[in-house]
Amino acid sequence: MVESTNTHNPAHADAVDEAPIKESESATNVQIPSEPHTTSAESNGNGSAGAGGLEPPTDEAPNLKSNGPTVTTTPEIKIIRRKLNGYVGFANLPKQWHRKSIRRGFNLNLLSVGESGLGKSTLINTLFNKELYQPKEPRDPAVERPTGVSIDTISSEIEENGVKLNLTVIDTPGFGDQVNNTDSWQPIVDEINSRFDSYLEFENKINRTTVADTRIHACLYFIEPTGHSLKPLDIEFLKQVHKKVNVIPVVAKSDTLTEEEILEFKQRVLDDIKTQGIEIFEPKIYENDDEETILATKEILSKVPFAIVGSTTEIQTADGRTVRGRQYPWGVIEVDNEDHNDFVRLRQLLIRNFLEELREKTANVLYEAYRSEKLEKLGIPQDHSVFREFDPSIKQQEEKALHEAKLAKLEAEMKQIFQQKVSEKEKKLQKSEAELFSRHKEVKEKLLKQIKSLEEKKKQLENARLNAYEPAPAPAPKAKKGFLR
Ligand SMILES: Nc1nc2c(ncn2[C@@H]2O[C@H](COP(=O)(O)OP(=O)(O)O)[C@@H](O)[C@H]2O)c(=O)[nH]1
Ligand SMILES: [Mg+2]
Repeated sequence: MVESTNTHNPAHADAVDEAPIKESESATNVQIPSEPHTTSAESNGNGSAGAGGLEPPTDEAPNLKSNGPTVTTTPEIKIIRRKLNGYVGFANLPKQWHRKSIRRGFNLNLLSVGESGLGKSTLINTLFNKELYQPKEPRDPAVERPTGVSIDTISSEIEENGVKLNLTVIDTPGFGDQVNNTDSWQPIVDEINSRFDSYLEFENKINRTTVADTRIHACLYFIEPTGHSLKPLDIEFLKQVHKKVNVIPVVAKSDTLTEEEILEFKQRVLDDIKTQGIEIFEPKIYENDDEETILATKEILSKVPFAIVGSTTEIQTADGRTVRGRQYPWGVIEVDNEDHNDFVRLRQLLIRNFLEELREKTANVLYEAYRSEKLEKLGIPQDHSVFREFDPSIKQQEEKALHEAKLAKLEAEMKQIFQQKVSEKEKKLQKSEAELFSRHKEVKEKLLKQIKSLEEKKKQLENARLNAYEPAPAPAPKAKKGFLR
């Protein structure tokens, strides 16, 4: 039953953490004489070397001597030091939590409510695979039936693969058994409140280290498989407790309904729950859940209210398997078969996947609401914002909204900066365009001037050339000197 793997198997996460530290403590001071026959231990880097290192050197000395003259070499001193190599980060924290939880064990206080004969005791026995409730003796008709609801508490420690679960089942025999069940819920509500009260009292004590959590973490509510819908008693009870406890509704003895009847009945129950504003426990899907977990959670959610069959009787199936189930002339209903009923999903929700969430919601939401209300009634004001953040889904939503607002702000800022930069660049471009334009004009004018002057020069040159080829005009006849011609 109890496996010893937790502390001694090096493959186990815990052992991997602890082993090197132990060895380093002992090995730093111990000197081991190396001998030919110890080489195998030295070469072996794990457990055996460590074991060798724990042997004190004084024990070895007489052995060496007794070997006589053959052992003459001076023993080489070898010191084994083990260090924590590499990155020491916080990724190991979940393992610490895991180890601590295993050591401490888990604790679940389960309230079981429903009319007599719906199979409550049988289901509890089936859930925890233990005969917590003995089969009922047939009632002596001469003995008067007890009146009213009583509260029966059974505690048991269940161990599976070295993990302890301290289970307390609070049974409520007599619920709904009277002709007038108007106040059937009252003793149960009183029980829930008194457990909250005693926790509150514990919390207010000076020494709070030994606070036992007696608060009810979940309430299995058994619905009679009528095939119709919720009865007034169901609605009244659920309304009275849904703000105080995690309600998990189950359709009792679902083997008495056909598959279609179950589906229709479930839908009607869910509709009733919704229209009556009753809160039931619904496992949440978180952003960092892996795909497998999300799929499992969705599967669990799709089965609410769980149509269950309870039985601890082992029977032989037609194909030779031994299963827990109920035998009928037409065949066997297997308890642990998902195709036959939702027992597996219920157990998954209650123990395997959401036990911690049930406890957390009880402590941080349901108990806090009760506590605030109580203290407010006593005239002590409460700061509700302190507790609001405890609801992981609300916190997640708030964080998401905050993150989105931050992103939007960042985006707006970036847009503004971008627009500013664009307009700056545009101005610069316009300026350089104007500059370029004026320079272009200048250069053009300069060039035009040059062209003009060049053309003038050309004209002059051409004129000059023409003049050069023309015969020189005959020299003017020399004017005769004198006045008369
Ligand atoms: N058909 C059927 N009978 C059941 C189932 N679970 C329990 N019973 C039977 O119902 C009767 C009452 O069961 P019990 O667990 O004592 O009911 P409780 O009064 O609610 O605790 C017993 O005869 C059980 O064998 C079930 O899932 N299907
Ligand atoms: Mg019972």
